[in-house]
Amino acid sequence: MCAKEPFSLLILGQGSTGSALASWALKHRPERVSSVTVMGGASSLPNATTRELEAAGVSFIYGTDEVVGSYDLCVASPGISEFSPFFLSARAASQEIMGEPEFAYRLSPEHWCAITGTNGKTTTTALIAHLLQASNIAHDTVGNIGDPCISRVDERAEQSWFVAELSSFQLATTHDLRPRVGILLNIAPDHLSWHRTQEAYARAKLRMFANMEGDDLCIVCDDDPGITAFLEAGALGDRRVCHVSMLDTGSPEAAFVRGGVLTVRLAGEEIRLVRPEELKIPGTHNTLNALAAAAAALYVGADEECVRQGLCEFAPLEHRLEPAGEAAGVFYINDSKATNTDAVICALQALAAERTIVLLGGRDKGGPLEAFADTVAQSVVAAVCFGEARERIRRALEAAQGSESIDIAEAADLRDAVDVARSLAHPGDTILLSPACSSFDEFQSFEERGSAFKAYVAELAAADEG
Ligand code: UMA
Repeated sequence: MCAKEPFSLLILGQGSTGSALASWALKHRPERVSSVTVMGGASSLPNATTRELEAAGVSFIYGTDEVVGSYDLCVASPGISEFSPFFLSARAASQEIMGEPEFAYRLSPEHWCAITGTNGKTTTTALIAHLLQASNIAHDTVGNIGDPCISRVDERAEQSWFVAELSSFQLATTHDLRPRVGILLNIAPDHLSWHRTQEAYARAKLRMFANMEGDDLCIVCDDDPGITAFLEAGALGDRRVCHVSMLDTGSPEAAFVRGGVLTVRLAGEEIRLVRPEELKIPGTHNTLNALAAAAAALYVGADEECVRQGLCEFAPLEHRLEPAGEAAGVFYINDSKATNTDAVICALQALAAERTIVLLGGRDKGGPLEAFADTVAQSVVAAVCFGEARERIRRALEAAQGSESIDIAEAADLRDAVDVARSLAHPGDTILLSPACSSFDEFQSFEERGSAFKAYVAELAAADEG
C-alpha cells in the first residue's frame, strides 16, 4: 500500500470521497495510519460531517489550498484537478500521491469490473450490477455512480465483484489499478477545465487498460469515433478485447446485433440474448451500453437466461432519458444528465420519431457548437436556449444548416424555458430537457436540475387535471 506503515495520511477534499477516506483511516488508526489530516481547499469551512470527524480524531485544515508540512501519503478527491495548485502543492508535500480508487484498489485488488466513457457509464454500471444481481453473483456498485470505492473495501466479501464506475478524474490518478474487466464506452470532448487538453482526457480514460493482461477482458466500443483512433494506433496492444458494435465485425470476441438480436461471442461461444426493442433503455447508444454490460456480466459468470431477463427488466435511471410525465397532451423527458453535446445527440437519435422541442442551456462548457447545432437543427421542431449559455447556443443554432425550419427561442432560466417550450408545443409533441451544459448557473447539480424540471412538470400536470 504505502512504503511505510503506519503512515501519515493527507486527504484532499471534504466531499463524499474525503469523508469516506477519513472514516476508513479512523478505523485503521493507529496500526496502519498514524495521523489523518483533511484539507477541503481554499473555500472550505467546517460543517456537520467535518465536525463529527474532527471529534473522532481527524485534523481539518480549512480555507487554504496551500499544503505545509510533510505526509507519507496523500489521497485526492476526484474533483481536484491534478494540474491545480492545490494538487501540486500536496504532491510536493507528500512521499506519494494518488486518487481514491487507486488507494482502494491497493487495499483490495480482487475482482474489479471498471466502467468508463464520456457518456453512459452510470447506466452501464447499474445495468451490470442488475445483471449480476439477477444471477446472484455477489457484487458492490461503487465509484463515480455514488459510493466511493473505499467505503466498501473493508466489508466486501473475498469473491465479490467491485463494479466500479470510474470517471476520467478518478482514472487520471491511477498507477497499479488492474481491473479483470474494463469497459470503455466512448470518448467525446468533456471536462477540459480539469484535464486541460482533450488528449490528456482520453489518455486518462485509457489508463484503465494499462495493467490489464492475460485473461483480463477489455470491452471497447468500436462504433465510437473517439475510440477507434486509439484502437487503430494500437492502444490495447495484444490484450484480450471484446469489440462492441451494432454490426458483427467478425472479431473473435465481440458483442453486436445480428438478425435483430443482441449477441455476445466470448471464448468461442455465441450467446443470443434479446431484441433491441425489448430493452427499456431507448436508442442505439443504449443498445451499445447493453451489449457491453451483457458481455461483462457473461464474462464474470452470469447465467444466460438471467442476463436475458435482466436486460428486459432494466429501466432508465433517473435524469437519463427519463419519462417525466404529460401535461396538456405534451410529453416531457428529463435528460438532465446530458451535460455535453454528445449526450444530447444520443438523446435526439433515441427520440428520432418524435416531434421534439429541446431545452438547451445552463453553464457553458465552452466547447465547439457548430456540428452539434447542425444536428440539433435537423432533429427538432424547436429549441429553447436558457441560462448562462443561452446566447452562444442560440447564435450557433441560428447559423446551423436547417435552422430556417425550426423555432429558436431564448428563456432566462429552466422554468421559463419550459413555459416557452409549452407555448410552442402541440399535443403529441415531446419536450426534452437535454441541456448540453452543466447546471451550476442555477442548480447545485444535474440531479437538482432534473428534479426541478420534474416537479414543474408535475405541477403542470396537476393544473391540467384540475
Ligand atoms: N475541492 C476543492 N477544489 C476543487 C474541487 C473540489 O478543494 O476544485 C474539494 C472541496 O473540499 C470539496 C471536495 O473537494 O468539498 C469535493 O470533492 P469532489 O469534487 O471530488 O466530490 P466528491 O463529493 O468527493 O464526489 C466525487 C465525485 N465528484 C466529482 O468527480 C466532481 C462524484 O461524482 C462521485 O460520485 C464521488 O466522488 C464518489 O466516487 C459526481 C460527478 O459529478 C457524480 N462526477 C463527474 C461526472 O460524472 O461528470 C466526473
